[in-house]
Amino acid sequence: MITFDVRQYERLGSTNDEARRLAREGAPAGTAVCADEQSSGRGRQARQWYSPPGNLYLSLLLRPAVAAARLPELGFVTALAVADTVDTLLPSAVRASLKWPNDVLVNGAKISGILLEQVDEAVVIGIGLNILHAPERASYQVTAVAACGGLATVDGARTTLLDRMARQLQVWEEHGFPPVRAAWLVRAHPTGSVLRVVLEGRSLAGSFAGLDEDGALLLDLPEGRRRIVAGDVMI
Ligand code: BT5
Repeated sequence: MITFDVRQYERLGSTNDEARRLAREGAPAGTAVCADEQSSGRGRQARQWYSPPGNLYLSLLLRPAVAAARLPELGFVTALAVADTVDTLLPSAVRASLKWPNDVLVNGAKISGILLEQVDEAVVIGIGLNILHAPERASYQVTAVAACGGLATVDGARTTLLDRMARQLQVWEEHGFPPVRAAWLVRAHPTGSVLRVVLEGRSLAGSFAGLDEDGALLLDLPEGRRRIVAGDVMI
């Protein structure tokens, strides 16, 4: 199982940027960059990630020996590890669920975001997990562990997450994507849920028809089934 070597910072612009810099310098797989707060935390497509002190901001450097086309699978691996972690932090009646491609939700509200970036032959996986604070305004419902009745410290959450991540990575390395895809589907919106997907500014509404073998979203539209590889999903 992989072990992580954590570099802890008080404040960074973005833990992903620091991990990318280390990747280019040749840092080994398992290098982990963690910051108490970020001044320019990033989401996908240059969106901002609200990053005050009190939440977890972590970026993991991996050097997986797989074709580049398989790297998006790591977003699903990570989402499962985050969901497992959130479950340990929340009251037992509450369980984390997943929204394509790799958002982690509690009671329908986003508690974590994952940003996967390729740097040469390495991958940086950025994870933001709200422990104490969620942004006041976002384009959808947001939450934090504390707001869901959970109890956690940032350090405790990080330790649990690194452990769950190592376990999920081991499953993926040994058995490939099928068990990851199956576990993801168990926690996701049920087949047939109506999803609205925003793609390049256009919005499509359809019913969720599962994940393709590579993790692409399958959406049934009036004109037939469509495979979606990038986009934002609203349930
Ligand atoms: C994501 O983007 O969900 C990926 C976020 C990854 C953040 C981590 S933190 C550690 C590492 N270092 C970085 O610089 N980034 C990574 P996306 O799907 O584009 O969602 C972004 C949207 O989520 C924003 O436009 C807001 O609407 C909302 N948002 C921003 N901050 C949030 C927060 N703390 N909690 C929940 N939602 C948030």
